[in-house]
Amino acid sequence: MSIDDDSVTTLEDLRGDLAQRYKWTPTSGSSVDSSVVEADMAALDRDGYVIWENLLSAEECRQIREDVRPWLGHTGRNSFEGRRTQRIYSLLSRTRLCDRLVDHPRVLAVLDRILMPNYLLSALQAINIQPGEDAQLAHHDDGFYPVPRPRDPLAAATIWAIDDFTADNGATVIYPGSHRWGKRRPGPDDHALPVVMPAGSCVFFVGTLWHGGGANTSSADRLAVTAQYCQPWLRPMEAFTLSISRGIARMVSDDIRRMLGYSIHPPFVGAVDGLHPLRLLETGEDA
Ligand SMILES: O=C(O)CCC(=O)C(=O)O
Repeated sequence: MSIDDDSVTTLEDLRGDLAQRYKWTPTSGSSVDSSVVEADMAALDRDGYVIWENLLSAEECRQIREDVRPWLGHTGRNSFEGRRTQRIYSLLSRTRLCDRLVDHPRVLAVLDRILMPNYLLSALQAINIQPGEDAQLAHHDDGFYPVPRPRDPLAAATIWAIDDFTADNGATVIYPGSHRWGKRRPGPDDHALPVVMPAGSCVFFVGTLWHGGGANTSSADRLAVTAQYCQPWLRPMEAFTLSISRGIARMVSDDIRRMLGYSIHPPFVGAVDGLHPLRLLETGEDA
């Protein structure tokens, strides 16, 4: 990335978009009516989460189920991943069917307000909780970054119900309002709410909200897809610049491409050999 000398005279100038060839553009979140986004933001501020019902059709859920099933092999390697839970990481390298979930305008509209421009995709997984699974250890997703609470979220997550989420099949359990807590952890007297929602719905929550996968005491699987996002100056959980080929990076939407790391947090974070990472996609090379 080159810097135009004339435009940088103060440290504040270094916070602006200094790229010359690849200027920042608004995300598809800008297409969402601002009154809708304001209502979502009010819910997030109050409760730490918001539920959007039926964003995907039954046919889209069926296709995702069909697409991911062949990779649902082994179960988790520890009780946090879940001994009776199957996870598929790096979904973007396997299917295009989840792209629509990752860059859904409703999701990006709130991310645009919670995180800084050029926020990153931190994880994208399918999570299949099988019958007999115990409740997952409650946690908050940005707790992996060692920054004391209370504080603003450093990350946010979506969990998309591909199967119906019921009170007994492993629906994600959230602690409403816990995004405001300081050091404390959930206890037995705290209100724990299973996110009961029909297939095709999505729960969005901030990275400071305590939650966990629910116990599955039913006789059926519970399939979900989760996309997680983080500030553009943090290290994402999944190293997508290593796991996603340049061929795929060229194929996905502009929003997903920038969330994979083909973007800059000003002035230089994310640069490749001093240049904007999008330059890597200019040639046909896949190295
Ligand atoms: O599958 C779920 O409902 C939640 C999983 C989760 O929070 C996680 O694995 O970090």
